[in-house]
Amino acid sequence: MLGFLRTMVGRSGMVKPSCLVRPVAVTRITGRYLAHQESLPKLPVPPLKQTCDRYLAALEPIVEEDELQHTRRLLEEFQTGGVGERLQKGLERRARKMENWLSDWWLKVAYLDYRMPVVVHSSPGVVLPRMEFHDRQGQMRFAAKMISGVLNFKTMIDNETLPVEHLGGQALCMHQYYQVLSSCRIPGTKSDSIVNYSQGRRPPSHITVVHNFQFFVLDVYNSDGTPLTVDQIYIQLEKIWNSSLQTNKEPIGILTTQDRNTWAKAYNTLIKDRTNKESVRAIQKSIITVCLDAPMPRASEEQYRSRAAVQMLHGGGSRWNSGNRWFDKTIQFIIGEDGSCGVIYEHAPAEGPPIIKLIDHVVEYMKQSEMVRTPMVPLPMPRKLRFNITPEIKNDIEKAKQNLNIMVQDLDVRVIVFPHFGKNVPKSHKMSPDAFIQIALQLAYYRMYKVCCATYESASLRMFRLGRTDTIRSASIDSAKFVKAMDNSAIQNMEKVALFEKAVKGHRTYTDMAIRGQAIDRHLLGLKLTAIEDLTSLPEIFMDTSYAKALHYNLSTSQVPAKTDCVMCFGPVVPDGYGVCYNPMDEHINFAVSAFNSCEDTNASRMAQTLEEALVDLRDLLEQTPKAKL
Ligand code: COA
Ligand code: HC5
Repeated sequence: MLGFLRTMVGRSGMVKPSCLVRPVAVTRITGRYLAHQESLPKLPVPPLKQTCDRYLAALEPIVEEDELQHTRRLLEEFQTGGVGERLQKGLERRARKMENWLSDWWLKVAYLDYRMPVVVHSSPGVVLPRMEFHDRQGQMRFAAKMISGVLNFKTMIDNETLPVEHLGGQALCMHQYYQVLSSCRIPGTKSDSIVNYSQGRRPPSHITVVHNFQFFVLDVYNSDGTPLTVDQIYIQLEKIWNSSLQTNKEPIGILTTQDRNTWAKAYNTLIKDRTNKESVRAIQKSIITVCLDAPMPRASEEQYRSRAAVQMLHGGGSRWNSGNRWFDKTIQFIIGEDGSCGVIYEHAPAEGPPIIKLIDHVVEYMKQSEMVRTPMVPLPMPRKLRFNITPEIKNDIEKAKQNLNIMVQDLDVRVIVFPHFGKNVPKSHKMSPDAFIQIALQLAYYRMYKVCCATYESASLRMFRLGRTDTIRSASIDSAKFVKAMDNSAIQNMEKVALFEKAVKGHRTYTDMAIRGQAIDRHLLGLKLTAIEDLTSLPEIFMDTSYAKALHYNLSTSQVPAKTDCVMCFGPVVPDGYGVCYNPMDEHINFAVSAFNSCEDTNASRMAQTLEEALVDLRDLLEQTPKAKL
């Protein structure tokens, strides 16, 4: 199992020149946004020495002393022997020529070339608060409002009236908003591609709805271009429901859960048939997909969010809702008959924040929208998408079911609502809440394993044109010093507080550096890919044990703040790791922790519990230690 964002091109010669990348549809942004986009700075290439020094510092808490010495020598050679300089120059040339030297490479290396299934290994899920409805009318009324909310948001995208977002006082790139509607991933035998129909001459006016594994095209605009009302959508959804009552249909969508090479082969078989090809195209083109799910196995109130998290991430297995999806679709809204609801999204076109912005808008919109009865012009019956299932396709579906069920068995997700405090407590101690949480995670990991591990936190690069992410390395020299001191009874609390404050400050400094394009990971990747494109031999620093360890993220984490009280989740990126996603609210924090059952050393519930204790202990440490008198 390969880890996401593990340099992805481990061995030399595996990355093809970027001219072979099938480009994502060029966005036709006009007017206001164009001026905004052009005003954004270009992603810089950090100085070589700065990255080498910071890389060495980042290795210190996670590698052995002899490995560190070896890497120190390799880095010196790299910098003084001319290789580093040459690659740096090459990268700087690329940066001058391109809008963003990283984004094409990143899309390809992190997503399109990655061969693991998108399910669990790449696509994040979002669990929304459980809804009150307990029957199909409630489910459909809710779905109708949700769809109407998405269309309302789409109007803002189309009219370019979405307010420009900011981070750290800087305006952010809005490009990703143009990538998420009417788009879809397509499997390929070596590399996937993305299609985006939103910028075409005749952008799609339909969504796809799937119920009992059967897909429908639902036109959501009237002939005069106005969106259907909630009431109209509701009636159309009822028609869909009534014509998909059979529960014995082939779960064609389950094919999208396979590893990408297997799915690419099955895809070619599937679309040999013209009807199938047209049906697949209709899904790919649709604005979004809405999954009307069958009820999932009952769960206690305490377990509900963890169960809903897996429903969003993989659908629960072939017996449940996994066939009620098209996982290549960029955005799928999921609404269960039992009140469960959420989203899964295919990660290649965009990061979490634009998706969350869309969700926050939809949730807000739904609070206002009423089911006003509109005079009814009869609408045509939504079109059912037909699939001709040959024995070969049937066989592919059976294999997909088996593999998916293994993945489902293997994924362990634990959601906790940490009730004791949220951003308020760190803020009252003049600390960055994100840094506080990250250091708590370092403490939790250390308490469980007595070592520090390579830790990934996503940092947004959207201050730059077409920016995606870089890595905040949360395991630092200072965090290691602190976690080792925290449970040492020979150390005074005052000293512990000082070490804690230093670690938190250090984390915030790394964050500022990362969002300003001065972190180390994407720069190292850029140097490596430059070497590969130049067809020169791969520098030794990229074949070093330290480098492999630095990219083996036992903790893969991400903060995605939302106004809505939701939980975001994703799988671990290494077989023996954890995925930790959190949404810090003012007075509580929602966490989702994932791990693989097949790994004896990891346990999502234990990690969640240890994290909870670490957070409480850190607060107590601050509150029980009198401030040193100056
Ligand atoms: N004292 C008091 N308050 C402080 C503080 C301090 N020392 N430091 C920060 N705060 C406040 C901030 O002003 C902010 O206030 P707000 O709640 O009013 O907005 C709040 O605490 C949160 O700040 P912080 O916890 O430091 O985090 P952040 O919001 O700056 O986020 C990242 C940090 C890394 C998450 C952010 O920079 C980022 O990159 N986000 C995108 C991540 C992403 O893309 N994830 C998904 C990938 S798909
Ligand atoms: C809805 C929340 C989605 C969060 C997804 C996320 O953080 O993705 C990371 C993207 C990146 O480039 O850092 C990858 N990660 C899940 C492996 C952390």
